[in-house]
Amino acid sequence: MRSLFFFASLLLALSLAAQASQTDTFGWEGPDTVLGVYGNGTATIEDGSPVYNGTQSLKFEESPLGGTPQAYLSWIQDLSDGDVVAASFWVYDDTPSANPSGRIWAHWNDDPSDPTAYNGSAGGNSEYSAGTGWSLLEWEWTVADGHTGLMIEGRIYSSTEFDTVWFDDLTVVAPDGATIIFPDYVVSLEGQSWSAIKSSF
Ligand SMILES: [Ca+2]
Ligand SMILES: [Ca+2]
Repeated sequence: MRSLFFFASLLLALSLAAQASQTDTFGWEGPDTVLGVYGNGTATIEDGSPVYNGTQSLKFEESPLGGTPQAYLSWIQDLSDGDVVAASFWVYDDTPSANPSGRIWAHWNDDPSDPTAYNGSAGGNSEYSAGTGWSLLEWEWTVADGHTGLMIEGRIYSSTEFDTVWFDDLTVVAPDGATIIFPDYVVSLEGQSWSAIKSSF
């Protein structure tokens, strides 16, 4: 009886350990914008932007028109197969069923020393922002094939140069052992943020 109880307790403990997760949020309330940009996007913090929460949001503008610009919003590192990562953010889009619109997507980046490294698409939510003001986009990824890093992308789909969407209130849920990196992440004793390091590339 006692050994059965012990075994059941052990199973519960293991299951809790496997499920234990951390939740972290980022609302663009400081000077930091993104971890990087792919394509023709420009990410800024700008007065007069629509804001979902707090006093600031991230403005993401496409110029010149072309491709699908991606704002790198969060990098989750120290992952292993079977880990589940969930992310969500709010998108401001006032053009229903028409561009510009936003999407949540992600790619694998397994090189912790290089925010621009790319190890394949991780997929995402094929839905676009609703176009009725602020709408929430979310998705969940399960780590496989030995990947160790996941970069969350905020995407813009545009029809006209200078098309813009805004992002706010990013939430990431990842296993306890993972590292969640946001644009204000400080990587060294020099106190540089990823955006500062990126701008020195
Ligand atoms: Ca905010
Ligand atoms: Ca739209």
